[in-house]
Amino acid sequence: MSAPISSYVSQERLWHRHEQLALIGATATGGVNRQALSPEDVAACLQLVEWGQALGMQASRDAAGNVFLTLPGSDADAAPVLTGSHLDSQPTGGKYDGVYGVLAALEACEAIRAAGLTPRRRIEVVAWMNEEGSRFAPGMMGSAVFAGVRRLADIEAVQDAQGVRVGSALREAAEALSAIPLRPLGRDVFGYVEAHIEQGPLLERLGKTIGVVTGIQGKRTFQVQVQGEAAHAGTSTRAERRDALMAAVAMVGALNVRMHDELDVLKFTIGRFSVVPNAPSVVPSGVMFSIDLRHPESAVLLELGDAIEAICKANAGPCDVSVKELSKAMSLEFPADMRKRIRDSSNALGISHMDILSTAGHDARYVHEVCPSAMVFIPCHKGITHNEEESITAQDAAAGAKVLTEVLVGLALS
Ligand code: HGY
Ligand code: MN
Ligand code: MN
Repeated sequence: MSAPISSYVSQERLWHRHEQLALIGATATGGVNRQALSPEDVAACLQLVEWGQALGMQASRDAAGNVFLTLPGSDADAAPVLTGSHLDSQPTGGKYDGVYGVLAALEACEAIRAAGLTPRRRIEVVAWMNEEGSRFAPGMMGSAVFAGVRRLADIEAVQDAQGVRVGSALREAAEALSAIPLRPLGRDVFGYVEAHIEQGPLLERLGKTIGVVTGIQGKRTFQVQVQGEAAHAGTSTRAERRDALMAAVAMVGALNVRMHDELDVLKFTIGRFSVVPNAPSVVPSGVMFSIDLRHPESAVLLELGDAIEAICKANAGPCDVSVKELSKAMSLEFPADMRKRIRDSSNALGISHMDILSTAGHDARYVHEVCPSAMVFIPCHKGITHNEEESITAQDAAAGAKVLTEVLVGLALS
């Protein structure tokens, strides 16, 4: 019996590529800052394309800034198998969030090519644009436009903190990527498999190598704008002030009480909080803060998310407040047959696995809208992530790539 295709996965090559990508946007303290459509993000895409083209893969990109590498199949009319993740990072991101899924997908194609296999279906490796949503909120813009969940025109209007629109950042990135042919938005896809680090402690704690992801918990994000009036810190009386900061703090306090969950299942995060004019002797005229709300039960997410605006208005005092919902995605479950493929491949390779819910968001959320999708997790040390200390092992990285390879081959031969 011939060796499994996954036996051609090279742990050394996979690990070396992680180390090389980690140099692009490297921070002084061991992490990466490769925010969406930044020169660092584009450089990482170009490095991916160079590796793929050396393997004989065809590069392409779409108007949403997604970058693709295609390993040809024997039946050009057959819908492709899609795999990948994202290369953009949080400002103080780790080296593996997103990157692992892209490089494991590329490694699977390396193994398929080394084994001399031409699958029936072409396999497409994708690096999704702006999964993280830190520079431009909300995240997962590239996969949402690909899946038709969001319109390109809508995401192009989104601005970063410097007032740069996604549209102009896309045009700038397109210039740097101009040698790569443009392809139409969206595509008929046979199936999608995304490998990713767990971003939680369970696999490591329970001694399992592979997470068979059952689904992704629901997530709603909001932007709260509080409008007051600038005044002199020494002359304006409290009675006459319209202090946006004090109103925002009252809102945050009230929200924190309402979102408190003794079971610690609900995730309520205010990650961004900006004050205008942010000057020590000026009563703040404006505050903007973000809300990231997540829960596995859609009913809870709906009830609590719908309560936010009333809580903010009830604590606005003399200020005005507006609450804008940026994204709303309910919990999802991946198809059982796709999860079975991951379980069967893990068993065939003698690699331990367990079912696991993803409490982090991923591009698979939107691709799930257009084709049968699945995710393969590998352990992430102590679950440390969205943190420069994020770490994985080369052995787990290779094991996950082997399972991914077998799942992709199974889909591409079907
Ligand atoms: O926020 C998330 O869940 C993803 O890691 N960007
Ligand atoms: Mn990610
Ligand atoms: Mn992330």
